[in-house]
Amino acid sequence: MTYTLHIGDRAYSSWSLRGWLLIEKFGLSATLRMVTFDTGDVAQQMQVAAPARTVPTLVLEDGTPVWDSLAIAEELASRHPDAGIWPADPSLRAVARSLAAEMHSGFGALRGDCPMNLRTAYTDFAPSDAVIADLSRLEEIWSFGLDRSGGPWLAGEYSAADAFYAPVAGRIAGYGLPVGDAAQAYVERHLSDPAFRQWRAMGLVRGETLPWYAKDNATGPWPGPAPRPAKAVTDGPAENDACPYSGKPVTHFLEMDGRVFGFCNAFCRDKTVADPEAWPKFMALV
Ligand SMILES: N[C@@H](CCC(=O)N[C@@H](CS)C(=O)NCC(=O)O)C(=O)O
Repeated sequence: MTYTLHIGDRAYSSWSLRGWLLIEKFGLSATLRMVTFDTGDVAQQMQVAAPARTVPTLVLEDGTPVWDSLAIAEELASRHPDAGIWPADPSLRAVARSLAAEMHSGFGALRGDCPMNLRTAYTDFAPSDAVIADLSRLEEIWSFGLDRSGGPWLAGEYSAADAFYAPVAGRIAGYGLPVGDAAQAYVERHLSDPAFRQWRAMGLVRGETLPWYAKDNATGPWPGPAPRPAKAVTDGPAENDACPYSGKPVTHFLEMDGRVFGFCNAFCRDKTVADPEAWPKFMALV
């Protein structure tokens, strides 16, 4: 299958994160195309996949656009029934579908007051009563899924339901929102998930920092796993001749623990610098 997935700025596009996880977590692949949020004309940039006007949009091999995250989940699940996008167990599948659907249509206060911003963690954000009510509902339905399935994800194994709540975990982390132990553990599971870490690492190094997402609050370190220190360096030689991602000759370099490794372009180097341990192919070199 040859898919094209249109996504927005990774640091801010919560729906795009869902669409990308639906590919990435289930062994599927897609060519990525990015729209940028800094010019504010997403609909215009998406005219290539009209009538789509938002991201994520998945374009099928025959050119058909699928322009909504829930539709993408359903279409991929129909096309790849063994990929595990929905649980195989009928009652867990029903729970997973309910959870994803409620995320898709609900939690307006949380989404409005706390837009996803994976570049920033606030330390003194005071949630409104409406956000607190959304958190309480989240805890109720997360507990239902976790208890019913036995975890570790909402319906047992990672499913589309978890892809839909990954950006919510990012919001709870980034705004320091108060939740109980079980919900906090679920949030931390997302923050530690390699795919989530990879998305965030890419979001840190590509795209502009958009001022309209900034809040007038104190900031602190990101509450996920601390990245292993690494830095970009201008010169090799590197220990490796071939880029760990593409296999092409290395041209860009990173230093970690006094060792130098090479990559075939600046983006692959920089996303690795942002969080080296998120990238199994790089860590295999180390
Ligand atoms: N219901 C849609 C929502 C998609 C959506 O609103 N995406 C945002 C980015 S996170 C977007 O494209 N915004 C640009 C705009 O509305 O012009 C879905 O589930 O995919």
